[in-house]
Amino acid sequence: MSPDESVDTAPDGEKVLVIIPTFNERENLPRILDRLRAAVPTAGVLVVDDGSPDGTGDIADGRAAADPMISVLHRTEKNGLGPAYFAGFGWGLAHGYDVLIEMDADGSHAPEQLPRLLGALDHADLVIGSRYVRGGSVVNWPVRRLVLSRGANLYSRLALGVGVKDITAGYRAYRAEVIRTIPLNEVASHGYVFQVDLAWRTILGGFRVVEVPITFTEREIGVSKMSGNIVREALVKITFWGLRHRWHQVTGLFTGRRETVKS
Ligand SMILES: Nc1nc2c(ncn2[C@@H]2O[C@H](COP(=O)(O)OP(=O)(O)O)[C@@H](O)[C@H]2O)c(=O)[nH]1
Ligand SMILES: [Mg+2]
Repeated sequence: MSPDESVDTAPDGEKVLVIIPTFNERENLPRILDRLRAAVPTAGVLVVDDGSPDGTGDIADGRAAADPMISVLHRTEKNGLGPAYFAGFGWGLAHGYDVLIEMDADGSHAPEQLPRLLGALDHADLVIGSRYVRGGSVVNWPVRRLVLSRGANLYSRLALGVGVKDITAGYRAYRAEVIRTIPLNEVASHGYVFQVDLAWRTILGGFRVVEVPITFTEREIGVSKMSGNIVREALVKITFWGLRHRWHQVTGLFTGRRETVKS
């Protein structure tokens, strides 16, 4: 056990909310909730379900009725991962949480590694659970998915000129202050690229971003919602942000003005 593993709340006993977005995860949800409640019993949990046709929302309601630490946000239609998380963040801020965690429902993000992310918050505003720093790994991904993820990260690093190794990662801990500075209703990223979008805004906002190693394990049950549209949206947006960033770097040399983010 590393020293980080012994910390089971964020620094100074801050209130932690784990946000779990779900779309058709009826078999996975009970499993992840059991693991999470055992691993970090002090954290609140918010399931954000986009009206899953398989009844995931009802299962979430059942769990919430039996456990005061669990809440559910029902949204009427599948509208992408970004908007689901933004709704969850809004709920977390409104309920006074200090730390907002992103965690997939399918078991890819081990709740047992959450203490490691929380521990790093004592010197960071955003902690990224990273597959691509020393000690991080991916288990059971097909080669094409690994190539896509590695490629997206390399492209983002080059386009945006940032040092983050896993900027597309979805296992994260945000300090509430960071999320409060981001106008979520203006963020136009729908698919998984919202992860890059928020990390980029966090970096430009001058916050501290730290990566800690995680083991990402591909789901054993259910299907991935990753799609060609999600990849295309990411490519277009990252290219646009990269070009705009370079443009600001050049013009900033003459005007001295700092870059800000608009979606
Ligand atoms: N609420 C909601 N959750 C989603 C949506 N798309 C994906 N998810 C959830 O986001 C998490 C990651 O999705 P997944 O399909 O496993 O993506 P992958 O791990 O990149 O293959 C899972 O918990 C999904 O149920 C969506 O449109 N709405
Ligand atoms: Mg997954």
